[in-house]
Amino acid sequence: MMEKRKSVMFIGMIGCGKTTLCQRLAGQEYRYKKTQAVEVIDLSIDTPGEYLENKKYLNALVVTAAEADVVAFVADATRKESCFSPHQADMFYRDVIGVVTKTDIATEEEKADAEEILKRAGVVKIFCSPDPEKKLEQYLNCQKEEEEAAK
Ligand SMILES: Nc1nc2c(ncn2[C@@H]2O[C@H](COP(=O)(O)OP(=O)(O)OP(=O)(O)O)[C@@H](O)[C@H]2O)c(=O)[nH]1
Ligand SMILES: [Mg+2]
Repeated sequence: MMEKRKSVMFIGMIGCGKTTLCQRLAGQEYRYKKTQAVEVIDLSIDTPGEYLENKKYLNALVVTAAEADVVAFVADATRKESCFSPHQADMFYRDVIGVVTKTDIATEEEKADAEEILKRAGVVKIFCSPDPEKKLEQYLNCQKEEEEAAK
């Protein structure tokens, strides 16, 4: 069966909102659960924040990214610190998009700072979460349709 959208792997610091994004995309009810290992949730790959924060796991992230169509760097707008290095997107042989989370509780300035960090890391496009219009979902759907049409 043809999958309905592209698969996406989320990468970001501890508590930035990766699991919440996976649950939203899967249409699941929100349930807090600390991510302990790489987990597949519907068409998303959820990773523990430790994998980005602890450089010795970076390779594992790159290898796991091969399983997904798209990689998403997730940045929590309410946090000043970032673990994304400039041009980090180049490590992943995938399209890398950015998602700014907690935009419901962040200031405009904080949102702009998070976007700047993601841009410097080399993402091709940025989405905000929570997003009432669900733009990220639409993007993943459209990419899949375009790919099918090109076949
Ligand atoms: N206000 C607000 N809170 C959010 C948002 N996204 C996530 N959170 C909260 O942030 C906390 C951490 O969210 P998770 O989705 O578990 O974070 P994670 O990135 O999966 O964290 P690890 O599994 O530890 O790497 C939870 O209490 C969420 O409710 C958001 O968009 N807005
Ligand atoms: Mg998690």
